[in-house]
Parts: sequence; structure tokens; C-alpha cells
Amino acid sequence: MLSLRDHRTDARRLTLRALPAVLAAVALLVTPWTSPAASAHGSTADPVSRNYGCWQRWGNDFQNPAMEQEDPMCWQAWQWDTNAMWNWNGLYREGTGGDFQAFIPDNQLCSAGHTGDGRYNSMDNPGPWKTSGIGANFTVDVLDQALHGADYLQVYVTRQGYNAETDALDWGDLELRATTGTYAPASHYLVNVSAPGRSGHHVVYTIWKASHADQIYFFCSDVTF
Ligand SMILES: [Cu+2]
Repeated sequence: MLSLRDHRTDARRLTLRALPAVLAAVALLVTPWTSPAASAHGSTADPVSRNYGCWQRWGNDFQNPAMEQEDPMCWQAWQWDTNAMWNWNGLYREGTGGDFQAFIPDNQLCSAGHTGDGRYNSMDNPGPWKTSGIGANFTVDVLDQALHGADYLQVYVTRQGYNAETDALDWGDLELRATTGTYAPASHYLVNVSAPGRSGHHVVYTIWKASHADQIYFFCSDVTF
């Protein structure tokens, strides 16, 4: 039989042995909510982008198994890489020299050409993404948390006949509907867009050239006209 003293020693050893695992668990719990603030960038707030929308809807509830049925595209995105969700504001590509089409092949438009070591690849998958309802004339609102400014914004909209549920986005699926000039640093950049002759599920593809660096953001937003 163990004496009382032995019991205590064993308990202490067990605690020490478990400490690294406990610390790792705490770090996992804390990291998700601290990392987004550490790197402020931006995304399309309206109509909300795929990554920003999945973070808004599920960021506080990302382990809820109901997501698989209620919001399957967000579910697959969370399963692919939670860092794409915590870093919903970091979907950009650097070093293109402005020639972004050369760096972003067809079927990879929503991940900015598998940027960030493939972190955002789940954004490319076609399917029943949640959509925002819009009319033929709408306003795109880009959120700039870091006050980078904008050299320009471009807004593309998919052509009528494109099937967002089955077809990953290609450059040929898109029609350029708005190009802007520069914006001084601000929290929100608004772009008025007209995209007549469309119905059903479409994708609004917004490109934001930040002014502080060779850094271009690419956002897919699902809409219903
Ligand atoms: Cu930034």
C-alpha cells in the first residue's frame, strides 16, 4: 500500500507530466481569438466574401456539428484550414507586379492562386455557398482594417449562365463591371456597380490593390440577383 506521502508525490509528478499538454490546449483555445487582431488587413464586407462570411457566421461556434448541414461550404472551409477563417482578412497575394492574372490560374481565383501555401484553397470549391441578395445596381463595400489605402478596386461579376454551384471560377466566367481610381486610407471603400441581365446565384469578384505595398486582395462574394 502507498503511504500518504507517496500519494502526494505521485500526484505532483502526474501534474508536471500533464503540464505541457495543458499548456498546448490553452494555447489552442487562446490563439484563434488573438491572431486576427495581430494582422489587420481586410475583406469585402458587403456583399460579404466567402471567408469573411464563414468567420462571421461560425467564428464563435466553429465546432458546432450543425454547420455541416446548415452551411456546408463553410463547413468544408473550416475543415480545410481554420487559419483561413481566423485570417479571413489576409486573402492577398504579393509580388505580382500588378500582373495578377499571370499568377492566378483558372479554378483558383477565390484562393488568389492557392496563396498562403494553400490556406484558402477551400474558397475555390463551387457549391451552395450562402448568398447575399442584391439588385442589378449594388454597392461593394471593402473593409480596410489597416488603412492601407487603395490604388484601385476592380469588381467583376459572373456572366449569366455561369453555375456557381458546380463550376469553380475562371477568368472567362467574369465580366469586369467597375474599375476605380485611388482611395485615401479609410476603413471602407465603396464602389457602385451595375450588372444587369442576371438572375440566380452569381459570384462578385473584388480585387483591391492596397497602396502600401505590392499586395493585392482577391475576394469571392456569393450573391443572388
Ligand atoms: Cu494588410
